[in-house]
Amino acid sequence: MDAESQSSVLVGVVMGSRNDYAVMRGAVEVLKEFGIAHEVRVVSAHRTPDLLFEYADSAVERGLRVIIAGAGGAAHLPGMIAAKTVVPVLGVPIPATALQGMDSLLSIVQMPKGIPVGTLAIGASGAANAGLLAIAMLATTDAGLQKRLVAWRAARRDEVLAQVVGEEG
Ligand code: RP5
Repeated sequence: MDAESQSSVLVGVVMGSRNDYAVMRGAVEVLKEFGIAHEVRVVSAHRTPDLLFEYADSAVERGLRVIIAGAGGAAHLPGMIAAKTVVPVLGVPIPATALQGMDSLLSIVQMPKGIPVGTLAIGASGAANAGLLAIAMLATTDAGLQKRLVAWRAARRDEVLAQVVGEEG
C-alpha cells in the first residue's frame, strides 16, 4: 500500500534514484505485509537537494515516525535527511557502484557523533530489515502490531524447523 491517500503516513521510504527501488522494494514489501501506512519517494541528495530539505523539514509535522533512506552512489542521503529532522532515519546501502555498496555502507554508517543514522546491511537484506526495524519501532507503542511481529517471527521459526535436507527428505 502506497498510503498517500491515507491521512497518517507513518513510514517514509526514500531513495536516491528510481534504480534503487530494485533493492528498496524489500522494505516496501515488508511494510505492505504488515499494513503499515507508508509512502515511497525518489529524493536525491545531490540532484534534488531542495526536495531533500523540504521532505526532511516537514517530516515531523506530517507525522512520519520513521524514514527509511536507501542510497548507492554518494550515499550522504540518509545522513543529510537525519541532519534536517529528529524523525529516526534508517539507512540502507545500495550496491549500485563499482565498489558494490561497500562505499555506501561506510558513508552511511560513519556518521559523526550527534546525528545518528541506523545503518542496515548492504542490499536486499538491509532493505527488508529496515522495514522490519521500522515495524519494531512502531510496535513499541502499538500492542497489536507487536503481537503480529511476534507471530511473524514465529512463522519464520516454524519454516526453519520444518526444513529437511538431503536423505532425510
Ligand atoms: C545515488 O546514485 C542513488 O542512490 C543511486 O544508487 C546512484 C546512481 O543513481 P542512478 O544514476 O542509477 O540514477 O544517488
